[in-house]
Amino acid sequence: MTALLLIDIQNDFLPGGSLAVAGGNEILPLVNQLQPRYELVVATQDWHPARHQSFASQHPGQEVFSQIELHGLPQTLWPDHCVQGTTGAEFSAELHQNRIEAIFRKGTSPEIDSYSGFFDNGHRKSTGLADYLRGRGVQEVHVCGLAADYCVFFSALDALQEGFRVVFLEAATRAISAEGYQQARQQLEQRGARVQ
Ligand code: VGL
Ligand code: ZN
Repeated sequence: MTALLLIDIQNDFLPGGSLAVAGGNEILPLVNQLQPRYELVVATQDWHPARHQSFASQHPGQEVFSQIELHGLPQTLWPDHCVQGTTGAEFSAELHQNRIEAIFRKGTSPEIDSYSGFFDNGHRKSTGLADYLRGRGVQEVHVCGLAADYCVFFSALDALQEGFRVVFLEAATRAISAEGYQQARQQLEQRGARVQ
C-alpha cells in the first residue's frame, strides 16, 4: 500500500511565518485534493524547543542562514521557527487534517537538527516513522510539503534508504533555494525516486 507523507506544512514555513518558503501556501489546495486518494495519510511536524541549537539566536555573533559546525555536523543557522506550542508550529489552518492518522514530531532534541521525518541529521535517533509505515503494510510513500530542498528532500532520501519506493510530488512542494532544489531532485532521481 501507498502512504502520503505531509512534511512540515506549518505556519512558520508559510508566507507570514518566520522561515517562510516562497509560494508555500500555493501547495495547500493540491495537498488537500490529494489526501482522499490515499489509504493512509501521515504528517510530520518540526517541533523545536525554544532554545534549539539550529537557531541563529542561540549563537551570538552568527548570522541567520550562516553555516557552522554543531557537534561534528554541518548546521545552517535558521531564524527561530516551529517552537513547540506556538502558532508558528501549528499546521496551516487551511490544511485538511481529518485524514491524518499519525503525526511524527522531529527536531525535539535541542542539540541536533532533524530535517528528515525518519531520523535526526546524525542518523542517531529514529522517530519511529519507518517502523510505523512497515507495520501498516506500506511499501511506497509519496512525499509533499515544505521545504522541497530540506525536509521533504531528506525525508525522501531516508525513505529510499529504508527500502520504500518513493514518489516526490513536485507540484505539492516549494523550495527555499532553487539551486538547492535542482541538486536535491537530481540526487533523488539517481537514487531511484520518481519525481512526478
Ligand atoms: C525545515 C529548515 C529548518 C523544513 C525545518 O521543514 O524544511 N527547514 N527546519
Ligand atoms: Zn526546523
